[in-house]
Amino acid sequence: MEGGGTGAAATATIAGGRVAGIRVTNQGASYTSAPTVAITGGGGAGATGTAVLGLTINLQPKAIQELFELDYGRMNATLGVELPFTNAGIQTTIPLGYIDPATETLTDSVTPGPVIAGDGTQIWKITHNSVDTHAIHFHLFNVEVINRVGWDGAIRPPDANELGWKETVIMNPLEDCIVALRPTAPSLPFKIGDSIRPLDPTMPVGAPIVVTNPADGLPITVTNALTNFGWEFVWHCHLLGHEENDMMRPMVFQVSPAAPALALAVAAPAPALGAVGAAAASPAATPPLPIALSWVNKATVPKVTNFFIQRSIDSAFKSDIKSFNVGANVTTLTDTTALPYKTYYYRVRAENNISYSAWATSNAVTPGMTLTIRAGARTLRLHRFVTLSGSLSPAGGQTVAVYMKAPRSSRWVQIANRALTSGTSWKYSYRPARRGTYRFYAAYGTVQSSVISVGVR
Ligand SMILES: [Cu+2]
Repeated sequence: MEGGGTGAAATATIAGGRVAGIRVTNQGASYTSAPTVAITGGGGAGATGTAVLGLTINLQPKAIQELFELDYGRMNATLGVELPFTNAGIQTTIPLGYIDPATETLTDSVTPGPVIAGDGTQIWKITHNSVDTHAIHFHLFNVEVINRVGWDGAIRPPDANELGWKETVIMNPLEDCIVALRPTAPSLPFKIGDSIRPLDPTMPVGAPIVVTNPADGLPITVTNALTNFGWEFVWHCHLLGHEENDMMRPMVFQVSPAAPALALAVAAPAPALGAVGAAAASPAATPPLPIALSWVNKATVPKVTNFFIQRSIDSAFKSDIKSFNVGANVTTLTDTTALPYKTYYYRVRAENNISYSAWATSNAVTPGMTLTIRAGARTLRLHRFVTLSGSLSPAGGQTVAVYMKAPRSSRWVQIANRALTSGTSWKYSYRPARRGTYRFYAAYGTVQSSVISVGVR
């Protein structure tokens, strides 16, 4: 039951006392993984082998054609695509220029070893409908010529000088040239983002432009939208007059992980009240106001290796930028360094070792609470009451906690919980029992007032 299928068989050939080759005599059926190869008989020992599963990859129909441009009637060669299923009433070839929607999308072949399904391998059948031979050049990756098929049905193997990987391939008239490719991103000491640009860079973003619909070859009016071309490479004819006259098409190499979906950043003070009399923490120098971010990882392939987050005080992220980096499995961030009543923007992107996604940007968020404390008098005589008051804003029925540090004491103690009166303010009276300097502050969750001192004589 190895590999899930049945029926596969092979015979071995021997040369010089060694197994020199394995010839598959029956391919079997229904294998879902490579079965174990057992080499038996023959009087020898130690020979081993591995099986490779057969794979079906659909040809991607591309096209070369020579037509006549509409300005001066000059002959104009371009690239394009072929419709795979046509009849006598439908044109087969769809010529495409550089601004027409991209039809070549490639993924990074990160899977080592033999070709398997979904590893980025593509086979292109480039149908040449015209009369001139073109030197078709591929950026980013080399291709392997599998064969050529003439329109008379004759199959021609690659020439002796074009075996192996080539960056430029001869494409002859009235011939299909079939090439295999498997692009792999280089490893880099830095990260490169995607090419995000308007479809037609000579026109304003948002303007209506007329392009050719790659699905049916008909003109279609679309918005000149900012479009993600991944790592944008090209394939083109290397004859200068041809490539300069639009015989070139973009190739979208998808290296960056998909952008995450960022949830709205929310100010989140925790309104927990301690017990009166309990020891308390010292007040922080800058009262923190946590802002909670969360996002959803949308990337599958390529995978995420880390998320990069930025905070700024302007929506263009030009000033006062603070950056955060978290791991691939982390989808939340609590920023405890935001100041009250300042407006912030956050953005997050998914990264891998060599690239990164577009930003997902939050709405503006303003961490919105301040707490104040005042004393009726900063100095007073022993056994008189210290009158404390303050306000919380914005307020709505909350209760604040009041803390005190007595003279010559090193610890803070919670002395009261005071509900807001008249909506926003609170009051509390305390009667010192000895001389010296008393210190007070108030807190609502993580929102803290400053510290005030009162001297008792
Ligand atoms: Cu050419």
